[in-house]
Amino acid sequence: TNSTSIFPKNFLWGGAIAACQTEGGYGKNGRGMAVSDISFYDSQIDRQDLAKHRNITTEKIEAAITDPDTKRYPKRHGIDFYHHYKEDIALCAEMGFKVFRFSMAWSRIFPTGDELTPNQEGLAFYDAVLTEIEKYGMEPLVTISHFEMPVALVTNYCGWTDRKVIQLFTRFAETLFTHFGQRVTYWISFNEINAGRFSTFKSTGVVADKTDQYVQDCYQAVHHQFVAAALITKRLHEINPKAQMGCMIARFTTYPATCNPDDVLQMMHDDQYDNFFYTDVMIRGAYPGYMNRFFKDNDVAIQWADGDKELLATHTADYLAFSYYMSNISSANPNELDQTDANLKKGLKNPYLESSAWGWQIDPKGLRYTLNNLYDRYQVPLFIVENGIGAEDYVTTDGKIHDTYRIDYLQKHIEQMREAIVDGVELIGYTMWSSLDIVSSGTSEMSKRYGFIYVDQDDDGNGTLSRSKKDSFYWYQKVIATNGADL
Ligand code: P53
Repeated sequence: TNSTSIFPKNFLWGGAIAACQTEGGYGKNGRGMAVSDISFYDSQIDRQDLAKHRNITTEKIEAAITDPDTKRYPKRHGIDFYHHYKEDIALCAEMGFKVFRFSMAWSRIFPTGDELTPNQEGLAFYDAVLTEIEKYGMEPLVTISHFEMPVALVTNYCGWTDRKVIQLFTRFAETLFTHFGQRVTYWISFNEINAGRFSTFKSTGVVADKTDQYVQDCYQAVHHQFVAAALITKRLHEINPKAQMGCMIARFTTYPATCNPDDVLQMMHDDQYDNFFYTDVMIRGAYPGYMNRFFKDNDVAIQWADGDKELLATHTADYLAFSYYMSNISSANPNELDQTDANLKKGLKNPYLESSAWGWQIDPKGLRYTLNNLYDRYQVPLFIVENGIGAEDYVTTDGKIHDTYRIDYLQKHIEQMREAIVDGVELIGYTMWSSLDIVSSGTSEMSKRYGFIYVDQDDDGNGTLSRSKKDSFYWYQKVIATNGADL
């Protein structure tokens, strides 16, 4: 608790959400079905076993498409932000948010992705959302693609594997720029573009059982996303020269299990394949050499079209956005070490760190390391667009939610941001995940809560949907009011 702030005067404090985890309004006013509407909630699956949650097959997709149930697929109802957005944005403004991160659902604007003209009712909804944000003087931060592509693109094109999807996505993004471009400065092209390697379906629409060259398809899909990101960055700058396009990764910070050089090399590979590949392309503007070697070793041959190289080189991202929740361990001999239940793959246990109830290893100092590491490599402004802790919250007899563990988590991470700024890192903002309790991306649970604001709804979709302020609400209000001086 310092008395003077070292955060820049115009530092963007705020919070983040995504359309598919909040809006609901399934099938309302012309919205089409999205990949997120396929993710189901299953209380029988161990909440830490993310591999099972992510296991989407053609059979499951076909069954879900014809299943009218909205309870079984919680992202179809979200937290009904579609009807509560005024109240929700007002609560965020009350905390003093300078920035509000949300996404615009592709399926609300182009229900199947293939239409030539946008759904006006979809545009009207986001006009209304932006009006609320502006009313409180907040800056909108818009994610264009956050795990919510129209499911018709999966059935008709095998998702991003097909180059044609670049054109469809560009049409969607251009529609957003023409319609909202003068009202939005900060954009993110793809949420966690590196998630495709693990959460392929929700990120790129590639379904494992539909192809006999899965790895090839995954990387081809990501290549198409890179090209699409470059194309829309070009268009954004033409339409609004003041606007900024960010690229985004989930930063899977990782440490060598020991000082054995084999472990250090494993860490290098994990950093390269899971993280730097994406930012090297999107910030430096070219495929790095280590990927050429990886592709050779794994029989991957990316199909390049004329002009791709130039596009990637010319229209790089303006800033680097990333999510940070935990750190991981890299080992050349993973079977010899203790396992922990981590988000994406069974991870290795770090004896120095505590874990969340979902097995995510909490590492505030890792955030300082990450900020320095990314800034050293790229020298572009950084934006932390997700950071937070999923926990079960309970309303106590006094009617309140005493989420001291959340305050503790955030306080320690913000402290390390402060250290990184003193280290010389250019950090422009911080949007905590997630302003309100929302449906979990990974497990579709409601009880994995992240918010400053409690939403009365359970895993089966029952509840009044009423919103209430947790203790962390008042704490964050004070953090913003003192520009991070009083933590
Ligand atoms: P949930 C992997 C690792 C860390 C965060 O996740 C990730 C992923 C990819 O699934 O995703 C982000 O809700 C994502 C959000 C998500 C948040 O992390 O599974 O951008 O949509 O809600 C937290 O606990």
